[in-house]
Amino acid sequence: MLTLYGVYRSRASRNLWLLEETGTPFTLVPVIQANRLKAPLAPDAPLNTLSPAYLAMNPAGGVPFLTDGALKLSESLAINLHIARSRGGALGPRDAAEDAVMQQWALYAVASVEPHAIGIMYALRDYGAGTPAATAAIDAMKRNLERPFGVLDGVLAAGGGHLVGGRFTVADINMAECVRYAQSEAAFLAGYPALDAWLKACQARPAFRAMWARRLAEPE
Ligand SMILES: N[C@@H](CCC(=O)N[C@@H](CS)C(=O)NCC(=O)O)C(=O)O
Repeated sequence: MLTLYGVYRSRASRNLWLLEETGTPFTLVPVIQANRLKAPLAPDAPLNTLSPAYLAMNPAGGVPFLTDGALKLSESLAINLHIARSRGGALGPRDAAEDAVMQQWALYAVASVEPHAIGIMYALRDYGAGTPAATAAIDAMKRNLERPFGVLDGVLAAGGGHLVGGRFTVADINMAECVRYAQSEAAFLAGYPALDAWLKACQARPAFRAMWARRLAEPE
């Protein structure tokens, strides 16, 4: 049985999306980010990423975290690759070669896309939309994204709108969840037509929409 620790308003969203896609039964244990609480170490604080009980289980401290029997996993994209391999059906790898390419895209997502894309979200949150500081930070992030977005645009155009195997897989979920952070920059994304169309198609899937509705229903 899978137990996922986290909340919808966190990187657990990518796991919750895949679990929804695959109809996999799981238990969700709410663990909130400590930085969203005024007093995360107060005795009555909800379980959070600084709670000693949580850190005892997951020394990495962030969410999500997964247990599958004796297996304990942190890192959202590694969690998704495990779920896809063990329960993903066609969303998982069909052979070792696909498995390798799915790992490649997960690492590319987390190393070359996520830091810059999430930087856009943080700039908007920290400086406010339209402020000179936000505009400067977002412009810098967009410059960093030009190369990976160009790469993805070419691969998606050549691959029939999917990253691996000509079909929707965990590789698309992992990448889409990292590209999503840049989505406020609609005109920038539109400059990469295959990437833009792919992201919209990923997010039009019933499983994404179900996950997203639950995320929006969660307190901010
Ligand atoms: N690379 C990790 C990042 C985990 C992470 O930083 N999660 C955030 C929430 S999206 C978090 O828990 N932040 C609060 C904390 O680390 O205390 C992953 O992909 O799982």
